[in-house]
Amino acid sequence: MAQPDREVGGRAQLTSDSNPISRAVAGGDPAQAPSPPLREMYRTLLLARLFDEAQIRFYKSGKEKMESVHSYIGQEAIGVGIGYAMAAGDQLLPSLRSRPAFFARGVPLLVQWAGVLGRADSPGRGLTGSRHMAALQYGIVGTTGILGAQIPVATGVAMALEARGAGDCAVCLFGDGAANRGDCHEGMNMAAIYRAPVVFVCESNGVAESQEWSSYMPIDDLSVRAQAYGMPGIRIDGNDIAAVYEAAQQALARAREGKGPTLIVADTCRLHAHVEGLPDFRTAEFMKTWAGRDPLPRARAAVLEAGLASERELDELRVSLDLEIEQALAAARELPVLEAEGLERYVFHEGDATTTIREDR
Ligand SMILES: Cc1ncc(C[n+]2csc(CCOP(=O)(O)OP(=O)(O)O)c2C)c(N)n1
Ligand SMILES: [Mg+2]
Repeated sequence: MAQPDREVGGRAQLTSDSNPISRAVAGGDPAQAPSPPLREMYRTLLLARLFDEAQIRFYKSGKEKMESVHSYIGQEAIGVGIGYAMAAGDQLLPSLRSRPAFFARGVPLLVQWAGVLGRADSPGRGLTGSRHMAALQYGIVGTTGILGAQIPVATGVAMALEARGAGDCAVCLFGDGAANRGDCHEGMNMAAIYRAPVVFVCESNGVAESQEWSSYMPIDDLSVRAQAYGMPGIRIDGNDIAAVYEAAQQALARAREGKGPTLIVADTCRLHAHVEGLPDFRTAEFMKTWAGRDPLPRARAAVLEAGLASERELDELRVSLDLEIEQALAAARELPVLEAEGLERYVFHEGDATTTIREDR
């Protein structure tokens, strides 16, 4: 297949006003919006980064069999910023790697580790690792192994929330690869038709497994697709946590006002390979450029500049979070694994399903 002549990940640059549609986001008066809780968001961003690093270390140690690690390192500002912008009753449909949003929604470290290690007590009941974990009590509906399948589900969840009438919204995170599946088209089209209260957030990192942007994306700016669905599309710097938070706040306000869905395309870079341990085709120069845009030091600089903490406090925070992570790992390892005889428990109907089917006839 002929490929357009583009450098790896060579997308148009990251200004939110480079796209005319990006200025068309309606709803929510930015002047009224609460300012981003920078200090708290930084803490969660750091926690998420240290957790992913600890997960990789543990995976490489070989101490336990566990699912392979699909890290979100470099993209955390998206999951965390979105998670903080959401209200308590809102429901999240995450992507396969957006665990940082789980932290932002209040999922405790022990639960995250139990999920990663497939413990029977975890929200995935030991039948899935953290990649496809739901956590219903934290407003996280979950995702599946089918890339992008959460997009139409998010539309359905939003319609159900609207029917309940409490003003809650759905938020869906998905990758730029997933954006090219039919599910995405169906989910967005239907959401726009029904003005469903849903915010679609694309974690646009320019890669899908080992393929680069130009091999699956014939346009530079994915947010323009929103126009075809009849919803606002905005493109933001996904490594700027305040920008993510503010865009999500505005889109959620719009959805709550009954004005329907918004597509947010958040430019970012996954700084690790698709799966830990796999080779990565991106050049060292490309990775260096993006490492310079890492959301973590940027958020730290913003916290310091706003006088919300001192260098020393932030250094101490790192040490204490690392300790919390290690303690939670030790506690999670003590939890029981799913026994083989429990494997079919959530697959087959409990009770005499055959009789029920016969009776239904
Ligand atoms: C329908 C389907 N096709 C292929 C896969 C295998 N797969 C898992 S992740 C992935 C790439 C995802 O790319 P993207 O949506 O951009 O997310 P990213 O990994 O970049 O975060 C692929 C192809 C899958 N899980 N489901
Ligand atoms: Mg991608």
